[in-house]
Order: sequence, then structure tokens, then C-alpha cells
Amino acid sequence: MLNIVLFGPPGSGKGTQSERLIKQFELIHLSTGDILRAQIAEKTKLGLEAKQIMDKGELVPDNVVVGMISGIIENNKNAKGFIFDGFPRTIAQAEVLDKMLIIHSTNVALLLMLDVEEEVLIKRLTLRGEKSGRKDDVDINIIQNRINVYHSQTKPVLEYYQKQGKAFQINGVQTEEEVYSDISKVMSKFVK
Ligand code: B4P
Repeated sequence: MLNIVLFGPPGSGKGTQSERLIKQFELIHLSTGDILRAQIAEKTKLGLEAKQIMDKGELVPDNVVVGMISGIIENNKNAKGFIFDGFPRTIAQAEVLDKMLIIHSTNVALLLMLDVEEEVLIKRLTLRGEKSGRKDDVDINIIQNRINVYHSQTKPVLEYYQKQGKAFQINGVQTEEEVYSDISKVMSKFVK
């Protein structure tokens, strides 16, 4: 299996680049944000609870997110691999992911970190909010809170994978094509 963590602050282009990666490498796209939004749309109990948290720009509890992910990994044992988009977002999630993958005799091969400065993130998310009405993108205070949460709770995940020698930094302030071209250069070291 080829398992990739796509990492970066909110608005760095994780979802955008994931779409390209899954097409080229036939991997399963596992976006915790998308799964949570689907639960909200279906008005499930989990979705209703998650909505309150997501609308404030906070993180959904680790046990909820891990529960969603473990079932999908379990049901796709023969997959070529996974793109983890927006997961893990805490050290606790990263540790559980490592353990889950070991059970299936696999691991995280690499983490791609999309590096984008705060000013650009705020512009992109505000623009998306204007188009989509996504609640966590329309209010500048919520956008700012998501960026703060990224720095306090999520950024340590980068160091966790850096220590394992698996983290690769990509300049995310380029066109989508240029970002993907840089990602492809890193990927060529892993896929022959
Ligand atoms: P996510 O759905 O992961 O939302 P996100 O961080 O904003 O990233 P997204 O993938 O949507 O945006 P992208 O960077 O691609 O999370 C939403 C919420 O769910 C979180 O706040 C949290 O509450 C909860 N959650 C999710 N996972 C969780 C977890 N593991 N644990 C706990 N809670 C969790 O792109 C943004 C915009 O930039 C797009 O409009 C795109 O068109 C644009 N863009 C992308 N690349 C560009 C480029 N190169 N140039 C210009 N614009 C670009």
C-alpha cells in the first residue's frame, strides 16, 4: 500500500491536490472534513454534534474522527493505498493512525506539507465562503480560529513525521498545476 498524508493549514489546497493524486495513483481519498460534512448533510447524531464544533472552527474529538477512519481502512484492505486529507490533525490521531496501519502491515510512506502564508489562506477561504456559503469560511473570526487551532494542535503532527524522516514541504503559493508538479517530483521517489 502507498499511504500519503496531505497536510497543511486550512485553505492550503489539500482537497484540491488530493483530487489530482487519487486520479493519478488510484488511491482512496479519505477526507475527514468531507466525511463530517456528509454526516451533517444526512443530519445524523454524529453530524449534528460535529456541526456545532465545526461551525466554531474547533476540532471534532479524536475518538469520533478515529472511529470514522478505522472503519474505512478496515473495509478497504486490498486498496492500493490511501490519501489522508485533513487527518491526522493531532498527535493522538497520528499515533492511532500508525497503530491502525501496522495492524494491516503497512505504514505512512510520506507526508506532503503544503506551505502557505496566513494572508493567502485568509483570502482563499474568504473567497470560497463567498461562493459556497460554507459556514466556517464566511466569518473571518472563525477562519482565524481555524488557523490558530492549526498552529496549536495540528502543526506538531508535522514534527512527528519529520522525526520519522517522512515529511516533504511543498510551496503551496503557486498555481494548482505548479503545486502538483512539485508534488509529482516527490512522488516519483516513491512510485517507479
Ligand atoms: P477540512 O474539510 O479539512 O477543511 P480545510 O482545512 O479548509 O481544507 P480544504 O481541504 O477544504 O481546503 P483546501 O485547502 O483544499 O476541515 C473542516 C473542519 O472539519 C475543521 O475545521 C474541523 O472542525 C473538522 N475536521 C476535519 N478533519 C478533522 C480531524 N481529523 N480532526 C478533528 N476535526 C476535523 O482549499 C481551500 C481553497 O483554496 C479552495 O477554495 C481552493 O479552490 C483554493 N485553492 C487550493 N489550491 C489553490 C491554489 N494553488 N491557488 C489558489 N487557490 C487555491
